[in-house]
Amino acid sequence: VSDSGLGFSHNRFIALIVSIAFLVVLFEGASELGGGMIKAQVEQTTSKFHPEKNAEDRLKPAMVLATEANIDNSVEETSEAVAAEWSAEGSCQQVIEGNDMLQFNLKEMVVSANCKEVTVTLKHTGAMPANVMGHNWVLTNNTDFMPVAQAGGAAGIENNYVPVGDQRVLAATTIIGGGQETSVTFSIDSLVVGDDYTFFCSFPGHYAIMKGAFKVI
Ligand SMILES: [Cu+2]
Repeated sequence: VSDSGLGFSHNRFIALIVSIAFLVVLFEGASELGGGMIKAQVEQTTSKFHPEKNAEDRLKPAMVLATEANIDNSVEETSEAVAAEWSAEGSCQQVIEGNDMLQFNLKEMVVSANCKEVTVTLKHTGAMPANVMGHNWVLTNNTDFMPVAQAGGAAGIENNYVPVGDQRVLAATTIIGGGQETSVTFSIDSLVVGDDYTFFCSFPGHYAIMKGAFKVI
């Protein structure tokens, strides 16, 4: 056993070096583990704010709210405009528009019980052809609306998507495409004041959105 000159034995010196090396390795391992944990936590915390990650999910609620607000506004404005212009005599002539976005411009049509006949004119303000984005205007009572809409879809475009000879159909126009116009004139003698009627487009799938209330007052 030789003296190192520092007061340590050779074996003690080796043991000290090994201990230091062990501590260094242990420390590095620990800091890597700790660093990794911190890194993971930072990623977890910040990933939801990453501009691209989950961007759609984060924007969705705001967009839905905005869309609903827009629809509500447009309907409200339309209803107000219609209410302002409404007159018993004028209500016998109704004009409604359909577009390429599966929309009617009215959610409600109100006619006077004094109308001998009512004429509904449908204008397609879009540009798409009738076989792709065709629209018509069909009137039934509320309970017949769904079954007639479905029967209409099955009747085919050759029947304007209206079930042939179906007594539940109170009035119906032909199917038209973008830029076209059609109308139907019918008696409202069989309609009851205060009852609820539904107007809709019977082109397959459109009735879910393209519908509204028809009222006799
Ligand atoms: Cu339609």
